[in-house]
Amino acid sequence: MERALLVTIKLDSERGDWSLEDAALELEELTATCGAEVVDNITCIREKPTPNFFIGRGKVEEIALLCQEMDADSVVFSHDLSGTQQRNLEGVINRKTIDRTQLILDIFARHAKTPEGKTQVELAQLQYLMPRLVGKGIILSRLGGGIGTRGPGEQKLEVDRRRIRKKIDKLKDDLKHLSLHRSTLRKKRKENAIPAVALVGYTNAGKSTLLNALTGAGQAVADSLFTTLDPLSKNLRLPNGENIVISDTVGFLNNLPHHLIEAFKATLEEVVESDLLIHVLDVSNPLLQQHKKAVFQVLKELRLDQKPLITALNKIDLLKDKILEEHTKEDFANPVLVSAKLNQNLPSLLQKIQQHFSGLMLDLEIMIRPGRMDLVDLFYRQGKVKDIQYQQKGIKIKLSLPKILFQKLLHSKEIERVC
Ligand SMILES: Nc1nc2c(ncn2[C@@H]2O[C@H](COP(=O)(O)OP(=O)(O)OP(=O)(O)O)[C@@H](O)[C@H]2O)c(=O)[nH]1
Ligand SMILES: [Mg+2]
Repeated sequence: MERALLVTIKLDSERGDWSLEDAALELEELTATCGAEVVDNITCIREKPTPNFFIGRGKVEEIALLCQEMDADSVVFSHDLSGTQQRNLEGVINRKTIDRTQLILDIFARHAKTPEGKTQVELAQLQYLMPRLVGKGIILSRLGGGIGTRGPGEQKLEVDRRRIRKKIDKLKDDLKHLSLHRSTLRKKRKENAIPAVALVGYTNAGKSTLLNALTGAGQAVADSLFTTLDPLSKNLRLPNGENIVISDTVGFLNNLPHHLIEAFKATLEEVVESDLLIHVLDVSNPLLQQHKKAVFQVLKELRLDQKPLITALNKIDLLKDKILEEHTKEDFANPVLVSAKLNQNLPSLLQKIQQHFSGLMLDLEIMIRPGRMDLVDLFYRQGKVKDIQYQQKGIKIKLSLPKILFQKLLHSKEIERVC
């Protein structure tokens, strides 16, 4: 097993909710998810990073010594390093030195299963690499690609840059094609006015467990970060018989690098296109409030912070203090306490989802042309038919129907409103 020495840094500008200890713990979790053993975690507070090593030269030498003592194979930094910093650090420490983004990319690469997921990871990797293509260096030689140990000259560098830019364009193009299939499915759902719900939340909050509990999806679940990378959509029948589609997707993380969000936009399309979000939160996690903030930060970046939202406060089975439950609830929008693992209180969650969509249903009496059994069939599937009379001039139906479906049918003159 690879032995990693971690370096968690806090800069003066980062006076957020995350303490140095929280950040250190998170870096340990990420490293463990990568399958490496944490031999030590050095913390350090700095006013600002230095251009050469990010941290002070003295600290770098201290780390180099520690690496020898602890027989570490690699060093992981909590902050993104520039190409120069990384190269300089490797020069002194004499160990592979990586940063948090590389760690996340590594986890993503391990967990990507579908061609789409793999393409997204490759795109993110190249986008990470692009601004780091500077001068001679370790980074480029890591790429393979026939570059000697001394690193490329400027001309070679330009060729590599162009090559990578081209590859990035190609991957973006591939992604467009790959997401076409899902967008066709979504279009179909939209035509049939099937409401779409997306599970969002911090990684490891229990999104996939909840999807499984609600739909029996069989989505992989694990106590590690970023288990789910590729989106999965499943049908779900609400207590009133209405069908909706519910999707699980990649989890969020504090300070998720912007280009990662960019690269994973295709995966997040299900979230973007959904009608309602279910924010799954792990209430047993002491960083609950920080997780909530981090999720809203990503939603904001995706311009989704105004979408209707239900908060599923998950893992209540791990809460010992029942009073805490009630208190905790107040801080969250539209909350419902559940345990996805133990199937606790899921009917309340379903009720909440149903409530949301029933507000979007209309009670109507309509007339359709005789013989349009396809529409009758659609109404039974998508609405609630209360009365149906087959008359000579047409079929008269009393029903409640999703507002969007009604408007669409009215617009295309498929139906006529009686009252
Ligand atoms: N005790 C308890 N554990 C839960 C509950 N829900 C999920 N878990 C556990 O939490 C861990 C993470 O669950 P997942 O469903 O994989 O979480 P996720 O949000 O899909 O995580 P990623 O896909 O990695 O972002 C697993 O070990 C689950 O068994 C719950 O209600 N109670
Ligand atoms: Mg998951």
